[in-house]
Amino acid sequence: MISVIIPTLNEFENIEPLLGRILQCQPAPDEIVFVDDGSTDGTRERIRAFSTSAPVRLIERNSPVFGLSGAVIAGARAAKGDLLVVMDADLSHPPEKLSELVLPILEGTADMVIGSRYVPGASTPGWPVWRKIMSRIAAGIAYPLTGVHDSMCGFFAMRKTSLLEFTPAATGFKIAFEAIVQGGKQLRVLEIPIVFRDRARGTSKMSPSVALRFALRWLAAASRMPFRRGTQVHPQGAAVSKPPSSADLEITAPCPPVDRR
Ligand SMILES: Nc1nc2c(ncn2[C@@H]2O[C@H](COP(=O)(O)OP(=O)(O)OP(=O)(O)O)[C@@H](O)[C@H]2O)c(=O)[nH]1
Ligand SMILES: [Mg+2]
Repeated sequence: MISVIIPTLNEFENIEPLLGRILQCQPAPDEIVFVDDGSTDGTRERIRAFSTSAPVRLIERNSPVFGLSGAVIAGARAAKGDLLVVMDADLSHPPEKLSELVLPILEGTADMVIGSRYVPGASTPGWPVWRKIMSRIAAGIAYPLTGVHDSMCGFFAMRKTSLLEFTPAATGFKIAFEAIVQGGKQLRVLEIPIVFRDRARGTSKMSPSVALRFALRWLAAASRMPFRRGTQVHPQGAAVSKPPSSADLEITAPCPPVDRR
């Protein structure tokens, strides 16, 4: 059973177009769990309006703790599905990639699949140069600790048990990064390329304090046992964080090294 978890904070205008696209996915998820942390723009009412016509649930956190990560963990705990897809509400993440995210986990070839902005075939159209630079810097400093090109991304699939196991202390914005660092070599991470669209509606919740918090989490992670994964790239652009098995090689070889320039 697949549950999609979507944290929301004042995303009123995005709920309807987002649900419209998710519900068209094949296979459609079994449930869509929104976790709202006190939106004041009618987001909750908008979500509730869909709960009779779609498999939509709303978790309302009125005294939210641990920010965006806390919201995702609350959604994971409440989810009925054993397989979770986490995504933002602002349509930056293409819901159409849902099946590509879950398939490797269902097939047992990966434990976590990331919708990545930084593997061949991915792009971030419309981003201003400063944003590209900032995002690349964040992803770049995370790479030595994760071996993953886009551990900052908020679009990923993993088993509920893994997510809850590897994010007990997660706070702040970057739960995928936390899970990858905690999961270490136990977690086989696969990156598939996505086209990441800038949000068209609503306002960003990214702020300097969010960036500062990430810097502190990075320092905490770096001070623990850092590790580096050997990352290989599938010809079609996906990257997997550990060398593929011989069975995988049938579809992935030859594996050119990742160009990190
Ligand atoms: N529940 C909850 N959701 C949050 C919180 N902060 C952000 N969100 C949601 O998390 C997702 C990511 O937030 P964004 O504001 O899009 O952050 P971003 O993608 O880094 O920044 P932009 O690209 O500028 O949009 C969105 O769905 C937000 O509504 C929070 O504290 N609690
Ligand atoms: Mg966003």
